[in-house]
Amino acid sequence: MRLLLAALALLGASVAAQAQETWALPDGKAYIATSEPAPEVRPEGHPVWPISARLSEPTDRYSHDVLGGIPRWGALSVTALACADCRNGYTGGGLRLPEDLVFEDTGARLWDVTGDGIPEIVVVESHVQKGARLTAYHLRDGKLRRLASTGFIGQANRWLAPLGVGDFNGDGRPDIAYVDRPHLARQVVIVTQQGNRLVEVARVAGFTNHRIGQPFISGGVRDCGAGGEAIVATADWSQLVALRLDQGKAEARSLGAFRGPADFTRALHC
Ligand SMILES: [Ca+2]
Ligand SMILES: [Ca+2]
Repeated sequence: MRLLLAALALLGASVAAQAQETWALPDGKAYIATSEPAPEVRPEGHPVWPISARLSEPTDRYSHDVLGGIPRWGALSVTALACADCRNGYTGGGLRLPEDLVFEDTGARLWDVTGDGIPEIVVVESHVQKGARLTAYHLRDGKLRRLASTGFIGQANRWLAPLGVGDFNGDGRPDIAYVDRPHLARQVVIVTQQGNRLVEVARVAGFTNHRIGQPFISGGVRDCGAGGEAIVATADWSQLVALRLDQGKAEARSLGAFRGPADFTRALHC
């Protein structure tokens, strides 16, 4: 069965030009591919520029299922525009996780988390005993390598749901927002990349962006001119909320009653 997740993504996933397709086949060939348009003008120096990322090799070695039947995945591969003098113009890389890790996600995202404009690849990966963490990968020296991660949540079957990227603390560098345990702790976490770590900048409880069994992640990040704002639901799904940081303190503003996923889409467009 071939499922198109693009429609679901339109119902409230992060705002981005990224398109996503899912093939859920029982024969082991399932994958999720995410892509974004190549830059219209190649930047100075023609850096390697990721344009699509793909999760593949579905696995049952981690039985946690919160994503409505979307499998856990064992492999990640990336296609990128290559250097100007490469023969065919494309390059890429891939990796297969060790047996105690899986990708547990609705897709790998092409987000710039370092602030140089070039996308990294952001994905949720889960350890069979320690639960989920958020990881950013990048292509370096012709290989797909881990750039930075959060710590693991610390317990199996505990998951997190990414929201988006924006500058929440006003330092000019991108930060990533996600919801830690959207069905349990329901905490929005803002992290920023420092070396090989995604370091926590802020954490605020009482919000969520996913219900158990949904094959998509809701909410996202917008910037309407005053910095990053996370668009989430209150923990009881009664209100739509814009969450920002003011001098490091979280400030939540209600955007009205939450009626359905389309409310996220509207809110994400300023
Ligand atoms: Ca980057
Ligand atoms: Ca920042």
